[in-house]
Amino acid sequence: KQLTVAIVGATGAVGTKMKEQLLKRNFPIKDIKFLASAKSAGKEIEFGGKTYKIEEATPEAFEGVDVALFSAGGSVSAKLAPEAVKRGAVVIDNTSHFRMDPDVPLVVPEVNREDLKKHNGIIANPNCSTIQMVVALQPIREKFGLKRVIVSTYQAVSGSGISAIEELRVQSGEWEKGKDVEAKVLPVKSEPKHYPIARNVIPQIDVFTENGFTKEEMKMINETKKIMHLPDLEVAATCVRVPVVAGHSESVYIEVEKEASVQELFDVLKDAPGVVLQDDINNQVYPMPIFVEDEDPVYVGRIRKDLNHPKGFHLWIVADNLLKGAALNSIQIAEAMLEDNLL
Ligand code: 11C
Repeated sequence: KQLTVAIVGATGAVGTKMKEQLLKRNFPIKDIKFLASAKSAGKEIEFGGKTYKIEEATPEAFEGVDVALFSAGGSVSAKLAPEAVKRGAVVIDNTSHFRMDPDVPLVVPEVNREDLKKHNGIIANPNCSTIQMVVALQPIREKFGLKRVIVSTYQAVSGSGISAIEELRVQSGEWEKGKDVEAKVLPVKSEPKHYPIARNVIPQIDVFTENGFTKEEMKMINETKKIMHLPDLEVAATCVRVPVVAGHSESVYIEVEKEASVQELFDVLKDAPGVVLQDDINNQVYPMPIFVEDEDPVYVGRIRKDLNHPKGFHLWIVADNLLKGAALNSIQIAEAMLEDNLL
């Protein structure tokens, strides 16, 4: 079966990777449309050796589209995803807008592929930090149960888009030349204060919520419970931006339900879908973001048993935030739907 695909937001950091993934994975494309705001309409975009004109993302532009991949911000998805569905498209939405809607499956195929069957036109792609964590935790949970998760993240600037990548690059150059660095984008463009990311780490990703956690932290907490179908899971997160271009890293503490050994966790993760175990401390082998860029899997290492809690473990999880964290997971959702005759 060949499909007509639309990408909304194809020139952004995630949209660019969506294009690459469609080609790399030989997604069966009959036709493809690139949709954007009126401002970008008319510009040209390359795909598979051909040049396409970007069209304005109007409701009518979705006529005849089978799958619409959205990555152009929550307000665009809010307005246009229902219009696309009305015209017969299945929407795979990379924004946070519909994620917690009980009517919308929030899917990581390695974890809850079955939820795709309940879709009503829109499927939400989770937050990048959430995706890589649940891919690694699901196989452990299946064997040993899962009671508690405490995560601290070390997130790459690409999670905040092309302007944040550029800011890190410019600031790194300014530092070399001994100039004062100027910050305009991070931690959050719309907030009054901005801080340098070169030579720094920023303990704020997205805006703060009423409980003192940031939105990014609350996404990790709420999305993890929804994807894993564990509403009572105890989860806490601290999300931090670091001067890395690509690849989010996470230090994760978990408590399982049944006693387990480090070797048993190795055994489970070694064969887990989408996971590469990279844990050999005698040879200094552990995952690092610089080596995961443009790689599909979620890498796990530094697995240790907690020194005090008999069912506590520590893990280090790294993945390319724009691939498994965004574009790749979206395309894998489309592939799973195709295989399961849901498209
Ligand atoms: C970041 N995780 O690294 C964010 C980007 O909800 O899809 C993705 C935001 C989202 O800044």
